[in-house]
Amino acid sequence: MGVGPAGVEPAGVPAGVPAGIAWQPSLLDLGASPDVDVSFDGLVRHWLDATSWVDYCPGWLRGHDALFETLLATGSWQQRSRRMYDGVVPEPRLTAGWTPLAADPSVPPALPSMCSVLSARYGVTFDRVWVNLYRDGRDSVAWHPDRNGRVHSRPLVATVSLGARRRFLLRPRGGGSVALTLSPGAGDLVVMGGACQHDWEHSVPKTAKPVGPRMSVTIRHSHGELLPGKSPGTYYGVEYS
Ligand SMILES: O=C(O)CCC(=O)C(=O)O
Repeated sequence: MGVGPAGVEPAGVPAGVPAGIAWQPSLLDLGASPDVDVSFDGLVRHWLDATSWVDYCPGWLRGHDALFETLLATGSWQQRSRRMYDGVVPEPRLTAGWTPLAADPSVPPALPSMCSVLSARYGVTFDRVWVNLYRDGRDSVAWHPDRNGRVHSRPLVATVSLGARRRFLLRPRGGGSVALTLSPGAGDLVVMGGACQHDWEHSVPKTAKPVGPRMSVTIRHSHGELLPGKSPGTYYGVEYS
């Protein structure tokens, strides 16, 4: 699919699977195949203000290590570039996309399965999956809202974290104090909703601490309520309606 996360230019340098990645599966998760918790047991909703919220469900995906390994081995990992104030710079992480269609045998079954369970709970059709690979603490993503907020009025963005825990922060759009800090990893689910992509921004900062690799499986939807004045069409390389 020709789609990408917020602020990312589609052109990129193919990087392939990174060599020498310091990946250590968790002993607890060893051998389990990927399986989502359809009960969403333990989910907590954090309200950032009257209209924006973040759901956090720890341990939502069992067998997350197996999915990490499958995605690492089969992803078309690319280092993409991002437009900044002073030009276009390579993103400090790798990214790979998947079409989450159950009928495609090359797609790990956990991806369409996560999409359908999330769609049933949240009432939208999650149909786009991009996976970010943070190789170590030097990889990060800067403060940003997601681009679907420029098209949809209330976009939902779900993220399933695999591997090491990294800090995931939210602050008011444009700056201000951090209002919510999560440390997702090991199969945890984070869903941003309401006006989150309009009024708030998020980041995964770099860390000097020794950390293993982390993946964020980001799950978005192409159909939803459009912002006033927007018509169905292609925006930022994605077909929205
Ligand atoms: O890695 C994460 O949890 C956040 C990813 C993200 O914000 C993005 O790709 O736009």
